[in-house]
Amino acid sequence: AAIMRASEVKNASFIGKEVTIRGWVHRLRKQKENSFILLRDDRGGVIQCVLPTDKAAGLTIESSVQVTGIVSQDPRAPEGGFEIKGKELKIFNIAAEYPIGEYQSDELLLDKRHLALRTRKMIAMAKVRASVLHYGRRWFVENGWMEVTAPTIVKGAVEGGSTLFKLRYFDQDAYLSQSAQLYLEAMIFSLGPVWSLTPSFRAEKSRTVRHLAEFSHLEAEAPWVTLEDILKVEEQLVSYVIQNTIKERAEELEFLKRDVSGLKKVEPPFERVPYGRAIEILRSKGFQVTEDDGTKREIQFGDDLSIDSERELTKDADKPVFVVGYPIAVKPFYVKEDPEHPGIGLTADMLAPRGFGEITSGGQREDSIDSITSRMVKEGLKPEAYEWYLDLRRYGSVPHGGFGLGIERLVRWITNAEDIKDTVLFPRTMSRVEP
Ligand code: ATP
Ligand code: AMO
Repeated sequence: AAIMRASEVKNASFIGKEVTIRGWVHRLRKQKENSFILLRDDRGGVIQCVLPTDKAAGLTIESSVQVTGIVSQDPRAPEGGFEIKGKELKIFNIAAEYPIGEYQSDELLLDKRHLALRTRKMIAMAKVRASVLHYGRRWFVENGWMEVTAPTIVKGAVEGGSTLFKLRYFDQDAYLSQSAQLYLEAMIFSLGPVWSLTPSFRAEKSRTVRHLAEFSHLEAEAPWVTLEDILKVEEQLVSYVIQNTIKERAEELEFLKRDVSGLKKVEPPFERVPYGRAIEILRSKGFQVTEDDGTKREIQFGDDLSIDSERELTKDADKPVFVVGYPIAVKPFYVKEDPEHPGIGLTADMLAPRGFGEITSGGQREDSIDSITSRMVKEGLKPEAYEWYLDLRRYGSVPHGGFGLGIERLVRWITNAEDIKDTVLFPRTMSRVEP
């Protein structure tokens, strides 16, 4: 007979029928006569199987088994009130004593992440993440953007030198890519609007709940677009991903205790708050910044926005907010200066509601070669290292723009995860490259 899955069997039409299901012993309760196994199938679904204890005697948590039996309904059965009255038990492997128990420290769960993937929380997280990736891709495909990939071993910094991972590349130095942006910029001249989903690497030296050393970066670039065109793409993309994901993963989000009523409101347009206005709002609330030497002072025009200030700006919001027009001094060399407002960049960050912080960054790119080279020098970068990139400004430069979205940041917001490490199967942080 065909092997069934828990979600198929938990259906009134199967009551009284014989089914076969296989998977792993997720939970186990042995009584004198009967043993109650919560079986987890290979899609993460669970169903209770009841077996005579003499048959189930050798079973342990995470043993792999196949059970054949009759489906019945019993209100006492966990996870939906269906169970299988087992007649036959086939054992594939009796698991050794399982290192993960019911209550475990976060640290142990990270050390044993290869096993922790079997917990219901990680299964739910992985499914939400899969939907975010799927609908992210699908939005671009349906809207006529072309998928590309860029190299992840590169010669130059995009997002500043301090977070570069250096590596030995045959007989020269190279780096792990921080962003595909510069390569996507090269592609728009012949391929039009392009997008990529590739890992980006940042040697983030701080431990925060928002930073990974390796993250999944959804990036896009298009010719002949304005900042406003880019913001429209971002708000449509994010709304589409969220609405489809909360529909497809309603069960998983409920398991994660995520109240999705706020997420349901995420539809374009998102509010655009000029950077100067954001600073005024923060000043009116007496917001302070801490200098490098530890002294505090009132926030002022020209300061970058910290996570605390981002939280303050979005604490009552249900929808994300764009902060538009940061000073170019706090943004990388490629950000185009607003010709009407010197010193201000045609750039915006999307801040997720309720303090989840920045999830995208993007805008128009500087198209003048002179401005780019002088800004590179100010940033301490060597223009010689960017010769190929500067060629893009020499040969047929056009107004263009794009953005980058951190998949894990978006998943963290959608799932209300405390820590970004929860949103990725094998997280890479300053203190963790294993498993
Ligand atoms: P659920 O949501 O069904 O409680 P979970 O996947 O969140 O399951 P936990 O209950 O947090 O899992 O337990 C973590 C791990 O402990 C599971 O992978 C499971 O294999 C194991 N476990 C569950 N029950 C027992 C038990 N009675 N004795 C030993 N280990 C158990
Ligand atoms: P930025 O550096 O802001 O911009 O990165 C874009 C987005 O990537 C995500 N992100 C991260 N996620 C997890 N861990 C990290 N360490 C991390 N760093 C960044 C965030 C962020 O908004 N090339 C530009 C974007 C552009 O203008 O196109 C860039 O990379 O969600």
